[in-house]
Amino acid sequence: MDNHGDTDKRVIDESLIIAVEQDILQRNNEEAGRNRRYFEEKNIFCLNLMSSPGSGKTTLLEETIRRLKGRAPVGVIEGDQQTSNDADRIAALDVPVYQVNTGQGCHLEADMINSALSEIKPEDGTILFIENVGNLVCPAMYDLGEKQRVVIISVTEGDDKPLKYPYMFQESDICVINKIDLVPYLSTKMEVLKENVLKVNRNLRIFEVSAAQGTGMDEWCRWLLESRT
Ligand SMILES: Nc1nc2c(ncn2[C@@H]2O[C@H](COP(=O)(O)OP(=O)(O)O)[C@@H](O)[C@H]2O)c(=O)[nH]1
Ligand SMILES: [Mg+2]
Repeated sequence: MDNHGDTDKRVIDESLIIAVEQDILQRNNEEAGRNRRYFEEKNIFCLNLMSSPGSGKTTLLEETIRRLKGRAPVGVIEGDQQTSNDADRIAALDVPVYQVNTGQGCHLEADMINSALSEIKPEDGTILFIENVGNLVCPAMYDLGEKQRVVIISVTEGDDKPLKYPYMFQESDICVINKIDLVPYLSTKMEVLKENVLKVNRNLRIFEVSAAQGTGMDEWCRWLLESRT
């Protein structure tokens, strides 16, 4: 049976898809550039927090904000497909926050940050956290104009995840390993997890924390305050 026609059609479709993807990413990069210039002008230290759902991004933010209160202005942009649950948790701590709902979208894009900025109007010198949509894949492809990319992995996810989802770890500057209080109850080995993180990206700076219990949080906050200038 001759199915060359089908094969050719598939090739054309794939090249079209690649062209559209490149166009989307290029437009996103232009918007990210605008955000980056805005952050530089206002001396805003912007961090993009990325992880699987449930690794503890919002808990880490809550505990970070409690420790930074009175020491630096803080702002938060929350990304989720639905609900304002996380923004409500952050608003309870009395810091400027804006929730972006992406609907079916699996990541935040730079123009969403642009709109959020005009809502929260962060003051000069703010440490601005972006909590990306919970997803260990797509957010890594979209520059938001941030200064630092932070991947959070909790020990409950297993020590092999950096090897399975390397792109996120390759694209990040910082890796926060969370929920270390649970290690005694799991088969996850901290040494193996850290080894795998560094195997994928040996330049990653690692923080080991339990956001829930406060372990390692002082070191993380010290780094934030030192890095913001
Ligand atoms: N044991 C433990 N649980 C945690 C820790 N951090 C977060 N959690 C729990 O993990 C769940 C998901 O946390 P959340 O902050 O909503 O994760 P997010 O989806 O990444 O924002 C919640 O039940 C938290 O209480 C931690 O350090 N240790
Ligand atoms: Mg969250």
